[in-house]
Amino acid sequence: MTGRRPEPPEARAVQARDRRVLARLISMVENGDPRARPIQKALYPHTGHARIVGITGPLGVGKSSLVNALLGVLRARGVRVGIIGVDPTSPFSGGSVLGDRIRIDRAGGDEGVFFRSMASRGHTGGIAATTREVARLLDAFGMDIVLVETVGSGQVDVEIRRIASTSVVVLVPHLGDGVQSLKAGLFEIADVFTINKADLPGADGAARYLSEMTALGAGPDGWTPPVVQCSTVEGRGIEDLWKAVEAHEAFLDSGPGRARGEEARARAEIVDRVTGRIGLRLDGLLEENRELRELLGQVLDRSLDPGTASDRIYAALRHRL
Ligand SMILES: Nc1nc2c(ncn2[C@@H]2O[C@H](COP(=O)(O)OP(=O)(O)OP(=O)(O)O)[C@@H](O)[C@H]2O)c(=O)[nH]1
Ligand SMILES: [Mg+2]
Repeated sequence: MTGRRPEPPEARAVQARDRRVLARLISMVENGDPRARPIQKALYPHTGHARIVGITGPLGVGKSSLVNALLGVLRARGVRVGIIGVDPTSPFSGGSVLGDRIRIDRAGGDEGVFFRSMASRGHTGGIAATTREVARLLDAFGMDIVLVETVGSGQVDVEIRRIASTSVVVLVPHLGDGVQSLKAGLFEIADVFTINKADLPGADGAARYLSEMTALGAGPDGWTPPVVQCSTVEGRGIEDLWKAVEAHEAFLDSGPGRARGEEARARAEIVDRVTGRIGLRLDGLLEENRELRELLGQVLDRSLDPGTASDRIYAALRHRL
C-alpha cells in the first residue's frame, strides 16, 4: 500500500505518443480545465528531458521561417521536435503563418514533429504559464527539443527566459536607426543573436556592431552571445545557428549554468503560482472583509495613501503567509 494512485490513462497515452490525446490535453491546459491537473501531475516525473529553445524578435524578422528551417536541420538528424507558436492574432482570424508553413512541410505526416499554435490572448494563468505547461507536455510526449516562437514585443518576450534554457533573438540588417534603436531588454534575453535576411544589404555591418555590443556587455556567467548570420531564402547559416544553440547548451552543462537556470525557473514558477493565488485571495478579501474595505474607502476619499494602506494590510496578513 504505497498510497499512490494509478496513472490516469491519458498520462499513459501521452507517453505512448498518442497525438490525439496530447492535442486534447493541450487544449484543456489552455482553457484552464481542472481535469488536466491530475494528468499533468502524473506526467511531471517523466519530464525534464527536452531542451526548450526560445526564438524571439521583432515582427516579421523571419522567426517562423527560421523555426521551419531549424526543423529541417533537426529532423535530418533524427531529433524529435515540438513547436509552440505564440501567435499575437486571434485563432479565429485565419491562422498563423508559422502554422501554415509547418503544415506544408508536414504534408508527409512526420511523427517526429508536433506543432501547436497558441493565441497570446485569453489564457488562464497567463501566456508564460500556459507555454511552460504545453512545453512540458511535449517533453512528456518524448520530444527532444521544443522550439517556442514568441511575438516580437512586450512581456512575453522577456518571459521567454523564464521558460527556455537558450533564447535566440532574431534581428534583420536594417532596424530603423540600426541596432542602437534596440530595446536594451533584448541584450538581457539573448543567449544567441541571429541576423536573419542576411541576403539583404547591411548584414555584415549589423553583425559587427552587435558583436561589439555583446563583447562589451559579457554577462557575469561568462557567456558572450554569438552573432550568427542567416538567410532562410538562401538556406544559409541555419546549421551555424543550431551549432550556436548547442554551444550555449554545452556551456550550461559545463558549469553551474544548467543547475542555476533550472533552479531560477522552478523558483519563478512557484513564485508565480503562489503569488497569483495570494493576489486573487486578497482581491476577494478587499471585497468581503469589513476592515479591508474600510482601508480601501480611506484610499478612495484620500484620507490614506495606497502605500500606507498596503503596509497595514501586509502587516496584518504577514503572519498568515
Ligand atoms: N529576404 C529575406 N526574407 C525573408 C527571410 N526569412 C524570412 N523572410 C521573409 O520575411 C517575411 C516574414 O517572415 P516570417 O517567418 O513570417 O517572420 P516572423 O518573424 O515569424 O513574423 P511574425 O511572426 O509575424 O512576427 C516573409 O515574407 C518571409 O518570406 C530571409 O532570410 N531573407
Ligand atoms: Mg511568425
